[in-house]
Amino acid sequence: GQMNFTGDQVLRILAQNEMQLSLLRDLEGLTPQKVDFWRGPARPSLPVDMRVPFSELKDVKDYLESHGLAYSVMIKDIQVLLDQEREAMAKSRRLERSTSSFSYSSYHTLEEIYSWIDSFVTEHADLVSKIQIGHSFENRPILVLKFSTGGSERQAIWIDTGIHSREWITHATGIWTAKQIVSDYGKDYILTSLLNTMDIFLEIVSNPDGFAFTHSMNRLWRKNKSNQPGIACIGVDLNRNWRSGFGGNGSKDNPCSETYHGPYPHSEPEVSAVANFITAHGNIKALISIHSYSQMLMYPYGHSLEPISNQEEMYNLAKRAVQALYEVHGIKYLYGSISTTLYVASGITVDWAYDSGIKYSFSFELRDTGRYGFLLPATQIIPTAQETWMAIRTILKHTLRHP
Ligand code: VAL
Repeated sequence: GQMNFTGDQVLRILAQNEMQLSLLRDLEGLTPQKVDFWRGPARPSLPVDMRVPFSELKDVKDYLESHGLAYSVMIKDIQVLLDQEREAMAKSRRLERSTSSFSYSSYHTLEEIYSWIDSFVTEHADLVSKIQIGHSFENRPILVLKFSTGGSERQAIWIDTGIHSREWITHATGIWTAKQIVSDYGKDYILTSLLNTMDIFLEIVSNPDGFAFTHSMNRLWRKNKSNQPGIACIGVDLNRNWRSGFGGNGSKDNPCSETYHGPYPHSEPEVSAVANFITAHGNIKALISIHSYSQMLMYPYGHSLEPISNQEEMYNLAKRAVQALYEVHGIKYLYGSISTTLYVASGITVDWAYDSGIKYSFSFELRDTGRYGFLLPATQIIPTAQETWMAIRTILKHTLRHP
């Protein structure tokens, strides 16, 4: 059954300086694991959020206090939020069954999403098709939706959500976005002109094994589910497994770490399937990889502080996208390169995409800034998806005009 998180808390620490950050980093290496970083130590101006199991709370709080690290409790009891989330899902499932409809404002299991994909593709067969690009480690199909009005070997946009399985708001946003694309076609001039010359690929469940596991066992699972003989810990961080900057700073070679990069670049089937697909396609013009949480829109590099060659164009584009997002519900996003806005992270999707010639490579961190973190209530799905869409649309418009 489901792991229980009763009494587990999420603590927030605003480190005053590099010294304090490194004291927090020291907590990461401890085995058995004492903390699960929801937002890892980065720069003094960014809060660090960490889940602390009930059994470790006293020790960790003592550690923080003895080093003069002030903390606040962001989530007092994680299980309370998990119970509310489950109850909301059960309620919406009953309603969906009695009305035979799909609710875009609730969270869904892998089976529910895969069956929604099938009916969605059937209903919109003129515009949407389903492609299987590979299998996960546990042999689940890896699916991509293709939006196309015809043509052959058209330029295309790639969007992925859910590479980190616990970031449920991203899958839900992906699903809503699929529906938005079909309903905007023929109505919204940007999307219409885009789809008249380009295709869109949307991978909603980029880590199916991890996602299934967040429903069956551990809601807070981030990595995939691969294992290697002789190694006790399970899972590779799929956003550390890409070739660009592989093994560098902000990734770990310890298989027990949440940011373990895996044995070699593209070792994970969930990564190689996408990399092979994008490479074989050869004509992807923009790539958008969606994460949560923190409210940021970022571009390469993650693995180094070095600016990319079109950094000024990307900065200005991100700024416009974030402004368009803000105008929907007044939500503020930070923007800039990954390494300077969030933290240094190596082996990530967008660095690989950029180095593979995809000039417009972006990564989102969706809502919120930590009140709920990964446990964002389903009532925020539609507002989140709506505002994100306006930012995506800004990127699409720019891509369309700069072929
Ligand atoms: N938050 C993401 C990660 O840690 C990034 C780097 C965008 O994988």
